[in-house]
Amino acid sequence: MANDTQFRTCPDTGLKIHLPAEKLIKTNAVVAVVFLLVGGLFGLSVALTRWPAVHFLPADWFYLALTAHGLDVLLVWIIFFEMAILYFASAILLGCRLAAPKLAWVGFWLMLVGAVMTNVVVLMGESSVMFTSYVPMQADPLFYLGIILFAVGALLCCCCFFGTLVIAKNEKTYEGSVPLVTFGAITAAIIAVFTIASGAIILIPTLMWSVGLVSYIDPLMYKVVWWAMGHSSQQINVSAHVAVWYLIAAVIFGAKPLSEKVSRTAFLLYILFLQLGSVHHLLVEPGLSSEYKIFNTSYAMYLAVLASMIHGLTVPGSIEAAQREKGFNKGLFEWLRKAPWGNPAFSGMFLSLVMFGFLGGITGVILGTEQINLIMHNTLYVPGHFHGTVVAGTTLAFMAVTYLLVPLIFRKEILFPKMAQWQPYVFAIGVTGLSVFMMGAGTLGVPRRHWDITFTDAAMSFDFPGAAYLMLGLNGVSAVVASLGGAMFIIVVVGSLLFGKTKGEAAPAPAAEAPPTTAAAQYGSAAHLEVPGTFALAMVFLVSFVLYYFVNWKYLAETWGLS
Ligand code: HEM
Ligand SMILES: [Cu+2]
Repeated sequence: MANDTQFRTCPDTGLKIHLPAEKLIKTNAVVAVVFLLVGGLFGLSVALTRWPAVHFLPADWFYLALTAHGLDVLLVWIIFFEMAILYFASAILLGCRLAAPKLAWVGFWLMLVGAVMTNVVVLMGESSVMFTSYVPMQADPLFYLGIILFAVGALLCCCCFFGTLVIAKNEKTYEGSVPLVTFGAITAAIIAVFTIASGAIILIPTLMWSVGLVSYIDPLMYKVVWWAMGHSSQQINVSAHVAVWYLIAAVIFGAKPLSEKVSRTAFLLYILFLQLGSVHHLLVEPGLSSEYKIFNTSYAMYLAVLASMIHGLTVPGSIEAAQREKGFNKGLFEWLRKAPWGNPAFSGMFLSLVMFGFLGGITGVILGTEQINLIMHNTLYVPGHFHGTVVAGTTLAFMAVTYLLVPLIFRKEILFPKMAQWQPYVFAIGVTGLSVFMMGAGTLGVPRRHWDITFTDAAMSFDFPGAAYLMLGLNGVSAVVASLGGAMFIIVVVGSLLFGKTKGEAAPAPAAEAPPTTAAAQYGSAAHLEVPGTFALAMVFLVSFVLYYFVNWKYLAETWGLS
């Protein structure tokens, strides 16, 4: 049985908090934010290099910075933060002790050593193989070893998460089924195990190849297996940030999902269909049949997209239902107008939801369609798309939930509330620009991962349309704005942790009703089910989706003149 001195009861939320779990959450979240800072600076330097008028870095540094950027933000920042979410969604939401905290610390240190090792070898040069590290490009063995250590560490953390679920069930720390947020975290952790296994299958032989023990790795086979990891890891991110959306809606509004069953089924669709969708990364590879590609991307992938659309509908739906119950019933949108737009946890979450759908989601379907993928493959459109998913979607959602974690877990008051209030908007504007202008440049044919599209010194010249240069300039400006938003986040968070006023442990005067937070820790659907406002928003989304989809078929049709 757990020792009761290892727990405290949160005076604001009534949640029972296991202290060793709390410490792990804090440490993982802080390390995550540090890597966001490092990775963000690399991102800024890359964007400034792609701005032709600035052309900030020399060629070798550009590819080095691009490699470090992809690793630090997509892998290190996001996964450290996800470990914090897993501990929160298990130990804290279930009011349970964390299984094997020592193992969780071993996991943490493996991840940290791996992340630092990979960063150091990348900075030493000779390992600028990009985040995807496609063979036959070869990095230093420590590059692969660092990633493998990081992954093993993450796997240990997932084990602690699953162990905690078992303890909670055995010790009956919760009633009925696990809450939806925990269910979302379980989805993320299951996909994580699949992801890490795929990573091991491809990276261990690649490590042996870089040491000289294996003589040859087939580039196509490498890509197929690498993307089983690369794409699935994005599904971890989506499951985790969707769980965060539900969490924030529950904490701020006391919102309950419109239907627990439907939301859970949508999470299940992620587990069943995400990996199949991985083939959208291989649409132009020779050697794979069209049947295989089309089945994966045009059938299986859409079931994963369906899941995201269900969440995109039920999260605002659950907020609308909660708001209408409180009496915000005027017209279609009073519930939304009267939402706490000055609370960065809410604004960040809602912006994340809208931008993930419009910027990341629609464009993902475009790229995942075999035929229209051809006009965008390997152009800047691709990074434009995924900055809509992993930055506007995941990163912004994680920033938003941090505004809840700082008072709840770190027991600190937010230090610069005005800056915090503006932060999600500044970051969102910058990221929207990044995403839209990279996609604009990509539509005009500008390649991704390219140091100099003016081809100075090249034997044969090629001229991109003038608008492409404009797009890259605007992209650079947007990168500065996004970096400003990122810096504001880091100043607020680090400032609050170091200098913020510590919140009192005394319980506030007993409230008349249970704090809304408890909705996050319970199973159950909303009572109010009419959500016309959300339905109207969904229609706007659908119309945009259909129009944009057909516009791209039109572009495709224009590539071959019929005469
Ligand atoms: C201030 C914020 C950011 C800026 C200015 C930025 C900018 C950029 C730019 C300009 C590229 C290069 C595109 C190319 O030339 O091919 C890029 C690539 C990339 N970015 Fe970001 N980014 C930011 C944040 C993030 C975040 C938070 C993530 C992940 C969560 C992310 C993930 C990636 C990845 C995975 C790549 C591709 C690397 C590769 O091609 O190997 N970025 N970013
Ligand atoms: Cu993918």
